[in-house]
Amino acid sequence: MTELAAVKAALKTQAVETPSWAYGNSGTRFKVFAQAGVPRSPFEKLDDAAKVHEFTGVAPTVALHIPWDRVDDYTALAEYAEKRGVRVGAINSNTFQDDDYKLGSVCHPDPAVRRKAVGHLLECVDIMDATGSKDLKLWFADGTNYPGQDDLRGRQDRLAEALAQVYERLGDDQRMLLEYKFFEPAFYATDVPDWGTAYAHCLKLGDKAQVVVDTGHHAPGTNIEFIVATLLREGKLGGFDFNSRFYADDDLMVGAADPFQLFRIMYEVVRGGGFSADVAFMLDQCHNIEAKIPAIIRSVMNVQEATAKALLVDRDALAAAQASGDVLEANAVVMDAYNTDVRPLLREVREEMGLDPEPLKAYRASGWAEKVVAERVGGEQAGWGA
Ligand code: PSV
Ligand code: MN
Repeated sequence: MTELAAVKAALKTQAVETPSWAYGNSGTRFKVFAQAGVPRSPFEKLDDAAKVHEFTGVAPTVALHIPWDRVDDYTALAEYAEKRGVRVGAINSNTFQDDDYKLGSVCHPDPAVRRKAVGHLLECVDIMDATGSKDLKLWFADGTNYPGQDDLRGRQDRLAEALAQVYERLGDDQRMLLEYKFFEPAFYATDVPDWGTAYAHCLKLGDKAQVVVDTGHHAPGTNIEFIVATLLREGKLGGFDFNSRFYADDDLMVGAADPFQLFRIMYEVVRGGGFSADVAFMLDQCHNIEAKIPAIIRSVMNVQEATAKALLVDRDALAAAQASGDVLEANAVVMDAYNTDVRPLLREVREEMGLDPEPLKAYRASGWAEKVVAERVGGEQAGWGA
């Protein structure tokens, strides 16, 4: 295979998972601006996700968030997805929206609240069994706002105990993906604040526990690609929650704020063998003011563009420059790849996949947006909490 053919082949097999919640209404704590045509059920979210896959060809799975996507029959939901050409991806737990969780969930000082939280996580594994999902994605809003509020170390013990209970329940081909975030909603101490804490818990749990890197969950200036390289090196990178940020956890479209960072991250994925490892490329975004489906298509394309550039890095030339200590040449090799316009290459890839080379234009011409605005009248639109 020529080098270009290998790049194209990798781009064709890349899979970007879209989040069910990105298809629903969302907003800030100030205001949620509802949009016409937004799904009213998990089934309609899957209809929209199927459109993203239809036009991009690389978004075959959809992450669910429980209880936002709670249905009576998960097997039926999974069958519905398959009929539309997509599959259920990661099951995301939610232990942050009940009154009981004011002081935390799995780290709460009260054992009864911890039992309730673990019960929810086990329910998520049941949903994985019913839908064929392989990944349980855990993010905990647990933490404290004031020094002395609770015992930092004791909370780690409670976390470890809860994780171990859930880990035990996982099937052989199921994984636990643990996500970290340095602040929010807790402002003094977060119980899983960084990759080191997530890594330490995952290491103790075993091979089926891996870390998720949400690109919006770091302090400004953090070298995320170093974290990616390190986790891959240790076999502990489970996946990404891609999004972009200017300030904090902004959840904007991936590649919008800092495409160069996304490229650097994807380069470390390529360099570290992340394509052959089971790294899940998930989006975790909210489209508060822009049209949702086109924004998700754009996001998938942004990931593809960063990936294509990462694949184009001339690794032999880079290795030679690095070995000879040629700082400027090494940097130039990387920048050459980054500065390549990969859009023609991606158009070719899409044509070879039998797709329209311009996914956004094709989506707009399909009339789907007008159709759902006309049809999805009445009922309650999906949003956080629904
Ligand atoms: C938390 O900020 C987070 O990144 C977690 O992944 C949650 O599941 C998700 O956002 C909710 O949108
Ligand atoms: Mn996330």
